[in-house]
Amino acid sequence: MAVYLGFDSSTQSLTLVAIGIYPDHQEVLLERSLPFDEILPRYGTRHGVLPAADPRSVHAPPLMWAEALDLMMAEVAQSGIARDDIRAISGAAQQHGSVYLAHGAGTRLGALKAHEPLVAQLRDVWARATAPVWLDSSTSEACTAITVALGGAAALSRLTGSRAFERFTGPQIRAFAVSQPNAYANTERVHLVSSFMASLLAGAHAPLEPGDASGMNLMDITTCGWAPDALAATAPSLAAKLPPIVPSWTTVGTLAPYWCQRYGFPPARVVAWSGDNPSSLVGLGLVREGRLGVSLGTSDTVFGLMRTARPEPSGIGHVFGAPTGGHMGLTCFANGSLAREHVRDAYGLDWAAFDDALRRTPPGNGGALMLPWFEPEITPAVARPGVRRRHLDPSDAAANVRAVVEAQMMALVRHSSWMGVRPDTFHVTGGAAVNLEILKVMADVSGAQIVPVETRNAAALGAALRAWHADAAASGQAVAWQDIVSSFVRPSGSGAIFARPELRRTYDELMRAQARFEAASH
Ligand code: ADP
Ligand code: XUL
Repeated sequence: MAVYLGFDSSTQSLTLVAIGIYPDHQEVLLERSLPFDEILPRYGTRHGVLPAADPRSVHAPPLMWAEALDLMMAEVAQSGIARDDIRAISGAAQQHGSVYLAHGAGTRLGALKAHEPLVAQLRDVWARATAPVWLDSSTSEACTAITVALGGAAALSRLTGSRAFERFTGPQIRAFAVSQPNAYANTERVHLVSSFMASLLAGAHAPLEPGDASGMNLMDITTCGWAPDALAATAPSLAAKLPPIVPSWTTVGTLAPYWCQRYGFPPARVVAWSGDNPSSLVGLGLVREGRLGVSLGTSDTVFGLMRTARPEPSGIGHVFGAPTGGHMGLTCFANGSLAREHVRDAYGLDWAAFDDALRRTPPGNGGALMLPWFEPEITPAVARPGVRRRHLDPSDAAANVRAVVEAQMMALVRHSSWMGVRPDTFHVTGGAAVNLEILKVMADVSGAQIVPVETRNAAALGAALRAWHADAAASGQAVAWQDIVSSFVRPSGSGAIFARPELRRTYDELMRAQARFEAASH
């Protein structure tokens, strides 16, 4: 009997999934989410990030993530789970965000006292009090400088798997080093959110793994080691400040005495944390090429396994490391759930009325189009936000509801075609995956079969499965990935949703119109 814990430190919440592996069956033992705004209001976040005068600058307090981890570990300790059976812990985190720890932080992490809460002991470990997160789009100058130094966008994409993106960690580090050179010089370690959280659990600076490290514009996507030219183009002495990159299934330490003495946990393995999207690859069962995953969370992302790295020529997509080995392709849209909520709230609707509007309006929306760029958009790159409409009456609530959902689903299909796989199935997760009306539009637009997966928490489940896989391999009883995922990844009760072939022409035409409208609008 073994218990594995998987965390997801995402934009808006910290989630935990605990799984139990018994001789005759496997089951989810606990699934719990702590939304930051509600549980920890004293940090003043909205949707998990700090309000700022400049909409391009989006930060969050890493101390809040640490406090949420402490609260969650306390809940696990009191949950009735057999603590002594916990064998390994891993996690996933929002990608790209960077945490800057000051000189001496490693020593502090190694000396956490069990009788004092974690946050009280982290007060002075920061070289920068806040962490820029993936929603930040303030680093265009740094992107240009890095791109030029590395011989252009295509060369950077071939080297690191992506052209320079404002939210990627390399440009973020460069912008910090240029604007606050003293604070940068005082930085002992630049962590990603994932390695920061793993460091708290292990009580020592934790390494990175290729799934999350590939979201930095700093890792050589072929060798999965740091790319010296990219480091040199980013900031001085960066090699000494970055964690090492280890294979995704590496045990990076054991649970620190803080957790064992304070909450009665055993010294379980801490397995390298990954990014939320790479972790969802596992949590959605995408362990073979050809099946795509879609996460409808704060951002909308579409991704799938890629046996070999095929970087995307026009610069829209990313090639990341896959935590199962090999690579994955991913396209990210910043205007995901929050754009849908914008439209819902602008017309005073709730989700039921939103769904009703989708049911009442015709597929194709009579040719009406919206580009739902409420916030700066990543795909395509739109720096100055603003919603664009064509043949769409802004006062028609129902048509605007259909327009936002069709716009997002068409963009998802068009901007994932570069991965070179013709998907016949999408496995869907994230907060909006419960919405059948949205999934029906996804089916009709894509022509694919849509499978909402049972877990709402694919990234956290993926982390728990990765902990199981790593522990089994390290104990000499390796379990194949397919066997790991097939015990937990199941379609939800509503089952698969199929496309209506008679709508193919409507959406093919509308997608062409969207491509033209998009090209003319950014
Ligand atoms: P993240 O993990 O990125 O913080 P989640 O995957 O938890 O986000 O998704 C949260 C989002 O789910 C909310 O912002 C909300 O818009 C969306 N959501 C929740 N319920 C529904 C619903 N019934 N229909 C559409 N969207 C929903
Ligand atoms: C991916 C990305 C987002 C975050 C959200 O490139 O920026 O999906 O990982 O947590």
